[in-house]
Amino acid sequence: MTTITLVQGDITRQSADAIVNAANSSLLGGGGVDGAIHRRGGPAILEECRRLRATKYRKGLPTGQAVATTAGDLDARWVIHTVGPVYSTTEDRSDLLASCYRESLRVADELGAKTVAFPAISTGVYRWPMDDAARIAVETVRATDTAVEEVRFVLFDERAYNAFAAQLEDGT
Ligand code: AR6
Repeated sequence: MTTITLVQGDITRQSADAIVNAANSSLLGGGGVDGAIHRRGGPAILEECRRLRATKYRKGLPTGQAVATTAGDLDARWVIHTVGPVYSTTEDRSDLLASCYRESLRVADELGAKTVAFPAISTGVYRWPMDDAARIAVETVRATDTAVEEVRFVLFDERAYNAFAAQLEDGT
């Protein structure tokens, strides 16, 4: 059984086996959560991302996929980088967003991670509406067969926290 928990705060302050990063395909950093993770995690994360770009992901990490690196100075063993879709009003990209959660949990299982902290993927720079992103995140985690014991959504502000809380109340 996977327990879903909610926390409002900064994901880089969390203690977990794995912390998920809402990255971009380049894996070389950016703003938002990505910038915060690299800043607090230190250069070891970027070094490993560069190695991944030079080997397995020469064209970048495709949207909806996930890959792990060291967590550097963060209070975690791994960072799992995943690339959310940019929100579109003309194309339904929900399955790509769901894939980020599924693939991150698959990587977590491969690593043996039991506690995994997720941000609200795609809801910042990539503009996904929060309520819909929360629904996809919670539904996907609930539907995924995983050995992860705790999935912790770490929401940056109260609006995001409330959106996820509403989804959790819905299905329980
Ligand atoms: N802890 C938890 N949540 C955070 C934090 C934090 N420290 N900082 C921001 N958020 P975003 P995306 C929230 O933009 O939409 C980057 O430049 C934020 O309020 O980080 O998937 C990447 O390199 C929002 O709700 O990720 C990509 O280019 C959520 O995290 C692009 O942004 C996600 O916002 C990815 O865009």
